[in-house]
Amino acid sequence: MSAEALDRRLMAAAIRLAREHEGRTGSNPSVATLIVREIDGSPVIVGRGVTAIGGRPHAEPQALAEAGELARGATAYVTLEPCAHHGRTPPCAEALVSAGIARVVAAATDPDERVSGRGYAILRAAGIEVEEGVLAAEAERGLAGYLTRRMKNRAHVTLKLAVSANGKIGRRDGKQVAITGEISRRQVHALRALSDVILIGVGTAINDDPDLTCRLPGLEDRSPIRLVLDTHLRLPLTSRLAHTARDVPLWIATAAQQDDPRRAELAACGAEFIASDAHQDRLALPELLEDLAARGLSTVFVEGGAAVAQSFLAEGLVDRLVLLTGEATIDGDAVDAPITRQTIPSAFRLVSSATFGTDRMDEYERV
Ligand code: AOF
Ligand code: ZN
Repeated sequence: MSAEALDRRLMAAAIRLAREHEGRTGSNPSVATLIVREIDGSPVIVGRGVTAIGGRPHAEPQALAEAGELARGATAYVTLEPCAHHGRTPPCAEALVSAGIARVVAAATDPDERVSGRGYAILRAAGIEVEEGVLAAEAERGLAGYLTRRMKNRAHVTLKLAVSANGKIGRRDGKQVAITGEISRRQVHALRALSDVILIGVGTAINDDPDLTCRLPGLEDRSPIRLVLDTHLRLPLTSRLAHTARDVPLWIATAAQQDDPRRAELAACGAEFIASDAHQDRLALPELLEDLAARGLSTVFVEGGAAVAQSFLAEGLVDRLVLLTGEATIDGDAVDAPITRQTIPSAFRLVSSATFGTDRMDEYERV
């Protein structure tokens, strides 16, 4: 195997390791480090680290601790530029230098202004050979929430749509219809667990009365914040969302006044509020996403309904699209999907496809 192919292979392994803590490192990105050295003529991974749950310690010191003396003269594979700042932990770039690392292979550059380019500079100044940008696009996919929050000052948006075989997302009378099956349902729950926030419109909250929790065995405690767009505070106190607000956070983005009596009632259930501006009864989405980012929340999973999906799409705020297509048709008075597999806007590029029973899931990201 060529040296470049080996670098890519080890970086791919580091990116897989980084995914282990995706969604669990708070406002910090989940980053991984592998320390690799040649032993008896073959490359051997002698240390591995992934950003700890909660965000600290960072990946590098953990990998270096595992490698111990074997780190001297070794290569470090890092999915993100090592940090250069004295934050709550000492700079990882300096830790790599002190450990005697000879070469660093990095994927994504850190846009954090305390780091950006400085991490690499510290390494190079110490005589370490640095290779940047190896599998950068792949690493950036896993870091997308963090990168969007840092570079655009807003949360990253994934829009999930479940579409029937005839391009519908539901019935106009609001009666629930199954579009996708059990395996897809579980996949969606797994995606929820990776997000910081699940978002729906109040119409969907009233109509479907969902829990919006992650109910996969073993992942019950991984339910993100549930956020309802509710301009006039129409969410019923009897809804499941309100009932469970003490167990799983329920946030309501609203334009309702501070003294609106519904506010006190929902607050008594445990709901919290994000004050938002409304234009023609629609909440201002860009500002809301900025507000979430300012609170350290990086990823939003948008689950419905049609009007909310349409608004995010129309405002160019969808970064990633998860499209589930079922084999059933919805006949009669049905709601058209804003997007189907046949009408993907050219701004999106297919990145993966999978089959779940009779459903398929296609994932697109904005180019
Ligand atoms: C690394 N390795 O594993 C991660 C990094 O608040 P602090 O001090 O923990 O710093 C947070 C910043 O650290 C974050 O914005 C990003 O720049 C970097 N994350 N860096 O060297 C890691 N998770
Ligand atoms: Zn660090």
